[in-house]
Amino acid sequence: MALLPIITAPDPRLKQACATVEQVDDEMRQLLNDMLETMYEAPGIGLAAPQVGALKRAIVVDVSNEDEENAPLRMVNPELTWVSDHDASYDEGCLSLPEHYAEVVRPAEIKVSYLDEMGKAQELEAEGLLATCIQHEIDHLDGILFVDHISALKRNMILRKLLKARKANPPSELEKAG
Ligand code: GNR
Ligand code: NI
Repeated sequence: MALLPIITAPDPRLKQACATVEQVDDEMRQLLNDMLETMYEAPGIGLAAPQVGALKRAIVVDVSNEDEENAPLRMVNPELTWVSDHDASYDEGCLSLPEHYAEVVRPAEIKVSYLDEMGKAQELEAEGLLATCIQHEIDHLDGILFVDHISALKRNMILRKLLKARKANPPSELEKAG
């Protein structure tokens, strides 16, 4: 297990579409475990591979409460197979847009197909925070951030502030390498 540096915006790697994973092998299982460790440490409820510089279609999610047992989900090549007509709004945050939050509207319920860590095809129905988080993570795999779902005015305000914070406190060589 290893903690990985999390990339923050603006960074071109967060705007890329990620590659489909051809083989769920030991290297991929290691990446998923390292992503979970990094997510718990942050702490966050989800993490997508591009946030740690791996441009592959893999995400991890755990929306369990602090007083519950961990409920980690490892998803390779996740795809929405169904979304509900009715929407839900959540105050979203992102580890790649630290300290910024905004209300984002998305389908309230989803079905998602994916490969688990053994390469086995799975399907999951989700609602509430889990549905929001999975959609937020799949967006990352297509180079989409939560700010891409809000008004240009709010988006540019957040991105300007992040750029300013970056200039005051540039990323280390380690973070730049991903
Ligand atoms: O930790 C996170 N919290 C969160 C809250 C509301 C909606 C989505 C999220 S995901 C975020 C972690 C992250 O950046 N994942 O990509
Ligand atoms: Ni995010």
